[in-house]
Formats: sequence, C-alpha cells, structure tokens
Amino acid sequence: MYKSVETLLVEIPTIRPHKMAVATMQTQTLVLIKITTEDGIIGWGEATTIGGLGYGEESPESVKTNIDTYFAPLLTSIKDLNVAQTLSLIKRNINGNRFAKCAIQTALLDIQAKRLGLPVSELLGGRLRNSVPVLWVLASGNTEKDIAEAKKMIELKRHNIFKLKIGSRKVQEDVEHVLAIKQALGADVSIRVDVNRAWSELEAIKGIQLLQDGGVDLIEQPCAIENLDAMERLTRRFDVAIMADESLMGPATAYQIAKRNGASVFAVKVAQSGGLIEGCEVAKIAKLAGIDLYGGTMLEGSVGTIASAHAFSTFDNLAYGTELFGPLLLTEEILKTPLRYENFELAIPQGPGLGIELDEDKLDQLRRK
Ligand code: MUC
Ligand code: MG
Repeated sequence: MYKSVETLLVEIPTIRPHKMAVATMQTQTLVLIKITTEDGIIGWGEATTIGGLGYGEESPESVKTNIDTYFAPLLTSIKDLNVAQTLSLIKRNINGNRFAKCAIQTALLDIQAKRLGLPVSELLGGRLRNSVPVLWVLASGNTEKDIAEAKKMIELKRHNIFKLKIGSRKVQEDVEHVLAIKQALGADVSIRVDVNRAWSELEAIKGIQLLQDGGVDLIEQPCAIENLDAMERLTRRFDVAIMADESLMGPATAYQIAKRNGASVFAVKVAQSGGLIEGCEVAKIAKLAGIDLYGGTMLEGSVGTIASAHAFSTFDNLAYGTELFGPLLLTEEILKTPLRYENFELAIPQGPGLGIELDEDKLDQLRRK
C-alpha cells in the first residue's frame, strides 16, 4: 500500500521579523511529509510549528524523529486498510503527536482524494465555499511600520482585517500601540489582538477593558493555556469576543472549553486539533455550543495552509474568517503554481486532492540536509 514516508525540514526566511509574545521568527522551518503508494500516488502533508519549542510541545526535529522512527514503519507495514482504519491503527499505537498525526492524515486524504478524483474538501463532508477570507498579522513590533504595512495590504486588496501580536510589552504600551493602529485605519477596519497567553488575569481585565472601549473586535488567548478559569471569567465579563487558541488542543479540549463557556470564538487549527477530521469535529462542537469560528494557522507553508482551507471550507459559519496567510510571510515559493490570494480571500483549488503541485527541485535546494 504505502511504499515510503519521507519527512523534510525546509528552512525559509520570513519577509520581515515576525514578533510574538512567545518567539520572534526570522525563518520558518516547514515540516513536510511525502507519502508514496505502491501504485505511484503521492500525498503531501505538513506538521509545521512556530519558534522550535517556543510555541507548542512538538518541535520540527521531534516531529521528524517521531515520524521516521514510529509512524513510517507502521504505515509501510499496512497491508489492506482504508484511510479510517489506518488512522485508527495510528491512534491505537501512537499517543499524542497531534502535528505529526495531522500531517500523516493530510497526506492520506490527499492520496485518497486523488484516487477518487475529488478535492480533499469533499472527503470532509463537502465544501460550502470556494474561497475563505484571510486577515493579515501585523507583528513588526513598530506602530508606524505596522500602519504602513496595513495600508499597503488594503490598497493591494490582499487583506482588510488585521490581527496584532501583543503581550511582550507592558499592558499600557501594548494598548497604546493597538489603539494608534485602530485610529489610523478607521472604524471600518476590523482589528483583533493575539496576546499569546502573556497576561495574568488582572492584566487581562485592564487590557481588555481598554481595547474593548477602543473598538477592538476580538481578544485571542489572553491567559495561560491551562487557566480555563480565567478564560471563562473573561468571556462572561466582557462583550468583546474572547477567542481560545493555544488552549484548544483538539475535540476533547474543545468540549471542555465549550461546556464551561471558556471562549466565545474558537481558533480552529488542524495541526493543534490532530488532523483535518478532528479540526472539523472541533468546529462541530463549537456549532452545537453556539461558539463562533475562526480558521487559525501555525504559520504553515502552502501545504498546511491549503489543507486547512479545505477543512475550513466545510464549516457552516466562519464568522471571523481565517488567518491562512502563512505562505505570504515566506520569501520562497515551493509550489509550481502559487496559491491564489485575491480580493481579500484565498481561493481553494477545485482539482483532485489538495489541488497543489510541489516544486520538488526547490524543496531539494531548501531542505535541511
Ligand atoms: C497564533 O498564536 O495565532 C498565527 C498567526 C500568527 O501570526 O501567529 C500564529 C500563531
Ligand atoms: Mg494565536
């Protein structure tokens, strides 16, 4: 069935430093998985994370080691299982490792969808849209540069919603930075902030009140991953949307957060969820709990980005759009035909599988040897 499973670490510099409370990125290390079947079909998946171990529990190196050592031998030993049975076998034999599991699942779905001649979205229940709105993240760390960058994006019709990375400065300084940008861009431009869990609950109360009063639309992951008590109290206290990001680690945590009103919006990330199917399960839990949806990213390159878009295209209500801009933050193109960003949206390919073609010569030049 599966002849080979390869894991590539691909280093690509970013277009500018990307400053977050948890790490400053100058380069992104893409973790790409290529699975080849015995009858010659190739499937791709991605397990990229942010800042090595700065953001999550899996690093590019740990993902590669675990895939090469545990996932690959298991997959190449399979004789006659369908995709669901293969995923179930993986779950029974391997704990944790959501990023690796997502990448493997993506590649298996890419293969299966190519076999059936359908886009991956159709294996996930079917798309409701052919494109998704994409915001841009302002994270240069400088107010004037961020304003200029935002104005350029609006002019290019690339993005008209912005998320600001805050949490590394004092609350008051961050608030002044955000509100200066909000004022410069005007009432019609939606501004959101991502604190990346940097605030204590008291800092969050102070910061969120000022941001809410200043017209900011959404506050992402203000407090620590495990501090769901604080997330719940903030969600109940404020009118502005409070979004769970890092606290969401798949369907089980989605259920826990939903049950206790720990967020008003979920940032669904396929890698954090442990797969595209699990990302759709998180969305289903949100829908049942009356929680709004946002399509998140781990700043993946084109493979993870388009895989996410296939999953997000199936969501009934994507009230807060997506942040699937990862490939636009990178200085190198790894697809033969780049993803299409136009009119503030990312187009989702109609072709079989993920609907993309990797430039393998380019990957060979960029991969860690
Ligand atoms: C995060 O926490 O949201 C997504 C966009 C971005 O700039 O950083 C990531 C991670
Ligand atoms: Mg976030």
